[in-house]
Amino acid sequence: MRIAAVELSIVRLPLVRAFETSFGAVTAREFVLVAIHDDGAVGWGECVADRDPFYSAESTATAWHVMTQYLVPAVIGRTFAEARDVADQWRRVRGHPMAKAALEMAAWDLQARQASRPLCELLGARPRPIAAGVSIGIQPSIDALLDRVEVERAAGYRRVKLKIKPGWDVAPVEAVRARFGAIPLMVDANAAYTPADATTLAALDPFDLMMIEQPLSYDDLVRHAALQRAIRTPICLDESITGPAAATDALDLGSCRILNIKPGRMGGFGPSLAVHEIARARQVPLWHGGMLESGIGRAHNLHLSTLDRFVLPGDVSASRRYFVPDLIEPPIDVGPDGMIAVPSGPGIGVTPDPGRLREATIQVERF
Ligand code: OSB
Ligand code: MG
Repeated sequence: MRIAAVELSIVRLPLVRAFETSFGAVTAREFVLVAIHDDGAVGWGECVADRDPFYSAESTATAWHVMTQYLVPAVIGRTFAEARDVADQWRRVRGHPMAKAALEMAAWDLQARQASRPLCELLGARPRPIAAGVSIGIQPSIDALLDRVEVERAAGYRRVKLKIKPGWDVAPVEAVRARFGAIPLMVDANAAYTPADATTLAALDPFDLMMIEQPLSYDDLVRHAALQRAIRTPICLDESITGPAAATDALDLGSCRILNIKPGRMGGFGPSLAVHEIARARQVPLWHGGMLESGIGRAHNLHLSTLDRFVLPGDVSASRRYFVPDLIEPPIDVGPDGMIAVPSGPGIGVTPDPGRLREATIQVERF
């Protein structure tokens, strides 16, 4: 594979409805889309960094800066035997995993397309239906929340994740349990709590949640370990798991019992496969997270989710949950059984609709 030409676009897609987490509400997704060209084939990648540096330190602007000034210049015109080798050229660039991942994952898509194979096979797996979970943002009221859960369960989603923050935690969980009974239910705090909130977090224990995701600070494995000793609900870490070293440390320390993989957060498929191996060796349950991706990033996520340690439903949902229309045609759908089919065909199996992409593009740079 030769990285003959690269096109970077900043794309903006309105969300179907506002999505509110402990760090605020978003009404549109803005991201860098990558296209790597070689000999008529195109590999696609989507950068999961958001407009604001709230979930992580990266933003659309930092990703654009690092990609245009450092990452693309280091690989343009070069030939690689394997997509996983591309990242070797970026060892001098510290951090910026989301920017690196978008390019690395586009290279994986390109390699798979050139081999005429679905991406999941290159990653070491086979196509299989993926269990879809839904992530429900903070709602204006308990009634609004119960209506949303009803709608999403009717759409097929089997596992429900509620976003929580101080003041919106025990009451919504209690209300959902009271109304829907023993459904697979979990919560995600996006680092909104401190060790002083241990009593509130322990008050979630009676509700038999599958897990509580990232209750404490993004960079604090030690205090997560203390909290895990103090509560019964399994902790799952998202923000804190930045790669294989963090995954190993978190499991050694007892900071969590479940891991979430988002390839963007780790710097691409290479480190994600390494964390998957750690989870296998240590028998730790794994699930695939989501970052409100368009159909391009969503397709990458589905392919990675086919690996066998992804044993819990992921935040992999239908296109229409977030975007109508999505950037891709046809969109990704959830069946009435709550499963999503991995797009078939070479590579990730989907491409952006040219007209939609043109309409949604704010800025372009070609190398
Ligand atoms: O923490 O999992 C998260 C969305 C944006 C940023 C962080 C997170 C989320 C979600 C939505 O929970 C997951 C999805 O894409 O469905
Ligand atoms: Mg999360």
